[in-house]
Amino acid sequence: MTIRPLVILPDKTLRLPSEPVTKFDGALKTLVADMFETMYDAPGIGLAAVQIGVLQRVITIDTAKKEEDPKEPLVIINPEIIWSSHETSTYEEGCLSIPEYYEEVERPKSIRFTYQDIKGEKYEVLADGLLATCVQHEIDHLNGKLFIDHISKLKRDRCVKKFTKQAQRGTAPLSGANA
Ligand code: GNR
Ligand code: NI
Repeated sequence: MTIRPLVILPDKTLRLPSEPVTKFDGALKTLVADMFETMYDAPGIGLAAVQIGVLQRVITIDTAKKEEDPKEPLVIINPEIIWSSHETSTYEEGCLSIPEYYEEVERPKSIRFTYQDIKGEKYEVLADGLLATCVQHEIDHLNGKLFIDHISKLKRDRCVKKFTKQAQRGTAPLSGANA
C-alpha cells in the first residue's frame, strides 16, 4: 500500500469527469487500498480517486468520529443519486484538494443512491447526516465539481486566487516546501 500525492487546487485535473469502473480486478483493489492509506494519513473522511490523479468513479469514505473509534471503511464505486430530500442541511466543509480552507455548504439533508462495491455487487442505500454530505461532496469530485462551486463567486474567486499564488510560489500547504 502506498500513500499517493494529493492533487491540489488549481490543478485542472480536478475539473475533469471521471470514467465508470468496468473491471473489478486486482488493480482496482490496489487503487482502493492506496486511497484508504492516503485518506487516513491526511487525515480526511472521504476521498475521490481523482484527488490522487486517477479518473475513475471510485470513492472511499470513513466518517467514524474519533481516532480511537473502530474504523468504518466504505468503498463506493459508480454511485448514482436516485433521490434527494427537499430538506437541506448545512455543514462546514473542507477538501483535501483545497487544504485548510473551510466554508459552510447547504445540500440536501438525505439522499438515496446506488453504487457498486469492490466486487461489482450492486447496492441501494439511504444516507443522511454527515454521510449524505460526504457522499455528495465526493460524487461532485467525480463530475469535476468542488465544494467551492457551492459558495459565493466572491469567496470562490478569492480562494482560487490564493491557491494559484501559493502554487506559483511553490508554498502550497502540505507541499513540504514551506519556508
Ligand atoms: O475530510 C473531509 N472532510 C469533509 C468535511 C465536510 C464535508 C466534506 C468533507 S470531505 C473531506 C475530504 C475530501 O476532500 N474529500 O473529497
Ligand atoms: Ni474533497
